[in-house]
Amino acid sequence: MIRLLLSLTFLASLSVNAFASEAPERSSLSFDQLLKSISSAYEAPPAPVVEERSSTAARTLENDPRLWISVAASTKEERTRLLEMGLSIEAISANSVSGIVHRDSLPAFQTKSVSVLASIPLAQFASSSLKDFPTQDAAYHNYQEMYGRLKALESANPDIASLFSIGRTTEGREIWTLRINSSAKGTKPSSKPGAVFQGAHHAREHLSVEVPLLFAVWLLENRDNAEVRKYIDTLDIYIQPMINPDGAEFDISTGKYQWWRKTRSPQASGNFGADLNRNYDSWWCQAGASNSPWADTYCGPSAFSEPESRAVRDFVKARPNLKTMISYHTYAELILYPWGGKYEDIPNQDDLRVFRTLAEGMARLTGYTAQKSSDLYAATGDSCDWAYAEAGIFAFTIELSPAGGGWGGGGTFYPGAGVIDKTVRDNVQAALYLLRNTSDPRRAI
Ligand code: 0X9
Ligand code: ZN
Repeated sequence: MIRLLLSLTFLASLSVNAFASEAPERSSLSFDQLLKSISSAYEAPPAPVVEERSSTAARTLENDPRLWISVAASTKEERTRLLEMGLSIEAISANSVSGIVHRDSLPAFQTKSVSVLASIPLAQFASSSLKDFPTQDAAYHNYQEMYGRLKALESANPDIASLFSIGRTTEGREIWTLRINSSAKGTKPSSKPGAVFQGAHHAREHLSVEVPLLFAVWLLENRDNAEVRKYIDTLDIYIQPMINPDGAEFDISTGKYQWWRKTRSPQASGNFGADLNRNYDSWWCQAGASNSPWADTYCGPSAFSEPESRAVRDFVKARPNLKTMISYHTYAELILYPWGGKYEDIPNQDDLRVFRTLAEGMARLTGYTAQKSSDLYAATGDSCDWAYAEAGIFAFTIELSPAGGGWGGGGTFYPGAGVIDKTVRDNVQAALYLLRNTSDPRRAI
């Protein structure tokens, strides 16, 4: 405990720059050493990386107005309707779904005769289902640690790696992008086929940061391997581990998880944030999105209202060479392909075959299940639907570990650092498979 207090005081006194300059020591670990350090940190938890700020000390889940509920639903149409009523669906079983809803959304459930099977305050559910508290999760990268690692990768590989920001968030954080390309640096255009790997559209999905970030570590560490060398020489690879850093930092800002999903932009009636994966201009705010600013699935006041989704939009539109993309999320162990916003298949049958083939290829390597996004539920404003419709990019949502299902269902956003090693290793293989198909995705069929 004394060690904990000392660490907190010490960390609170660090400036951003001091932190960044401390980062390279840990950042110089190899991929294997890094995963080993993460696993041992899991067994012997180090002090949490949190700031002690009096303004955040009072903010606890205890007075959070949201509930964890389970409701009857057995079809994708019923699940879509529930998203529209503001429920963020986290676990699905044959006849019910469970997830998070704001208490102000509940009257609509009565009006629409939705059968609520069980409900408890989010704080109570969180304390009963957390496998880990932030103390044990220090192995996960927070925003500064992610930046430190990306910076170290750039410094160690100046000939092929460059770091730049695609824009700033509402709270002014840079959305960092590591580019791996043997000939073009920073924002210089390239005609090589491009691949993009994104994490943390959703704040509380911290494992989705680790996968693209550690994939970058792996790629650069294996830069002399013949296959990797070929991708570095012939492709334009972008890694954006934290699209929503405001939300991700908010989620860990008190030392206890906030179960935060959205961005942190001020909204009507004292609410904060929009659901970034409902904010893209793909049938914006229709199926599977809520227009209540307090809801977890709030689509925002307009398409691209959020600086984070605008940054991704502008990044994609400026790069017609992009061919493939993965947006990592948690959790459910799924490889999802468009459409997400409509139940129909995408109209281009060749593209559909490409999507299915690539999704199944990645499913084989991870043990996850490949399916059309909207077979889970329809959700409009989805980043991958937008990237495919706007730019023809073969864009996949990967829901990482753990598997979901049922009330609680064994799934959680906070599975602890113990899952990082296997999840990263499996997904390195799937990401490599996507790179293998990036030069000409249509050749996959
Ligand atoms: O609902 C989402 O945005 C994603 N699931 S999550 O639990 N990470 O929030 C799924 C996106 C898949 N897309 C659609 N079904 N449209
Ligand atoms: Zn998500």
